[in-house]
Amino acid sequence: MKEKNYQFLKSIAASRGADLFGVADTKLIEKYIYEELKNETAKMPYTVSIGIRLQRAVLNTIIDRPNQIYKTHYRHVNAQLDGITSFMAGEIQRKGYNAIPIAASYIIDWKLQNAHVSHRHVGLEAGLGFWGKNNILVHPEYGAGIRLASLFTDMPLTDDSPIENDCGDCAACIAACPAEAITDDAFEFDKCYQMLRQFSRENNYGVMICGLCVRACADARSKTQS
Ligand code: B12
Ligand code: SF4
Ligand code: SF4
Repeated sequence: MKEKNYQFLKSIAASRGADLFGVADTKLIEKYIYEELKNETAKMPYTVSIGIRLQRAVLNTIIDRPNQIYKTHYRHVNAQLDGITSFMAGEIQRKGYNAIPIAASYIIDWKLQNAHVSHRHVGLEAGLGFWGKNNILVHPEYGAGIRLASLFTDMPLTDDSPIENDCGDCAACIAACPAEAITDDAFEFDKCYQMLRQFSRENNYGVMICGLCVRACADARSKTQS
């Protein structure tokens, strides 16, 4: 039954464009859940993680700063992820279970920079990738060129496990970061945040994006696979 439900949700996600799908035990990511959800998520032992791979050709256009095509692609992929988790939630409810879909990119508290749940931590526990030196989730083949969304549910599902890979000797994102926020053993959040603020102001984008470490990582991982 758990495996049948797992395959049911996975095929829905894939048919709507998700490249990646996995399930984490909610207990493992409990500390990253925002307070207002906790009463409901306490009744939902399964957290689904889905991912969409960003377009290689769009990432290729990012040279030394974010640009307009990356901004539109970022928005479209967020909308697509939100469509998939909302649709899955509807299907789950029609089968008599409960679900809470979590938006791909929604900031609750701008000061704390937090969300309803950390998609990176859900993806990590669900086996979608490993934690990169660039502080984001890295898929072994697609690199950091993936965007994520999550969904809590009480529909019984098979759990996945974290994967073993890591960055190894790679340092591509360290060289690519304009803020020098990434080192071999630490990530300086404030340097990254200030850089994104500067990009956002300079270009009047209205969103905090960059993409340089994402592109560098996608390039680096595709080389290790070929
Ligand atoms: C707010 C936000 C930001 C803020 C910063 C927030 C932050 N704390 O890092 C700003 C605007 C600066 C930002 C920047 C970027 N973001 Co952003 N962001 C978010 C958002 C909406 C919420 C993050 C959140 O919940 N923070 C709260 C804390 C608790 O969770 P956390 O940040 O995930 O985890 C931290 C702690 O838990 C701690 N930690 C605790 N335990 C452990 C254990 C280990 C092993 C490690 C290493 C760390 C660690 O370190 C973590 C990193 O700071 C998420 C979407 C989401 N709902 O997850 C996207 C998200 C994290 N962003 C994403 C991306 C891609 C970016 C950018 C590349 C911008 C861009 N799109 O071009 C940069 C990358 C910055 C970087 N290198 O980290 C993606 C990451 C995808 C992936 N493959 O992992 C997400 C998941 C959006 C999505 N839907 O895909 N982001
Ligand atoms: S998002 Fe940009 S500034 Fe932040 S770590 Fe990546 S490359 Fe550096
Ligand atoms: S570019 Fe290399 S070092 Fe950086 S996160 Fe990706 S695999 Fe790790």
